[in-house]
Amino acid sequence: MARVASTGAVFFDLFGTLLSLESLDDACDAVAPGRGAEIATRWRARQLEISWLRTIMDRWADFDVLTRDALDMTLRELGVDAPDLAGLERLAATYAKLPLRDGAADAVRRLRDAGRVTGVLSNGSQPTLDTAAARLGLPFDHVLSVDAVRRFKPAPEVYQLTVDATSLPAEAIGFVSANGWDAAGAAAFGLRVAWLRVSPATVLPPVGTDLPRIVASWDEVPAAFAS
Ligand code: LAC
Repeated sequence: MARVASTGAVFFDLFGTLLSLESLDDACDAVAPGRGAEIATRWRARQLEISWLRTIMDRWADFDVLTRDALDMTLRELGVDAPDLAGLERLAATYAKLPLRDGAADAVRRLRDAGRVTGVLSNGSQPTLDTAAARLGLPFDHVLSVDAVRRFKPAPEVYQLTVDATSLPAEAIGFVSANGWDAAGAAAFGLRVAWLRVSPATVLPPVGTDLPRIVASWDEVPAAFAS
């Protein structure tokens, strides 16, 4: 029987995984009362689309820039009077202040206490990630931004950053994401993935990759990387 490598490190996606995106609804509601959820949902979708377009087109700009661009695009598409530049910047900065999801901190600490190397792997810019990591105060050994490869997830070069940072083989590196497309990308690269399926209605994009392991809550995450 082939020997299976044990998990030496576990990396976490940030936006929508460690951090909850739900408070974006309220922040957007302040700009257009009653339309917060609609704006926030489209803003996130446009943010990701632009990240994929820029990666495929090889036209790099960091995640802070495209988060602002996606917000501007969304407000114009939805016919919402855009705030002035300072207001737009303030709203976009909500991303840097998002709260931790319930159970996330405990799972990270338990994995670290069990001897795993821990880290963040995110589309976020390095300055934004460093600020977020300092605010969260969690025991991360690595805070890895896509800035290093100037491509966004799910480009394989992004997941390779975890291998380069730890000198471990991909199959010995765990990765947790609540974003199904990110979980699929990491699984396609060869990481040991736990897809945090926060809503049972969510399905993975059919992109021909091995199914990541499914966990229903943060409580189940440490056990997914127990071996
Ligand atoms: C991130 C994206 C997936 O944090 O939101 O990398």
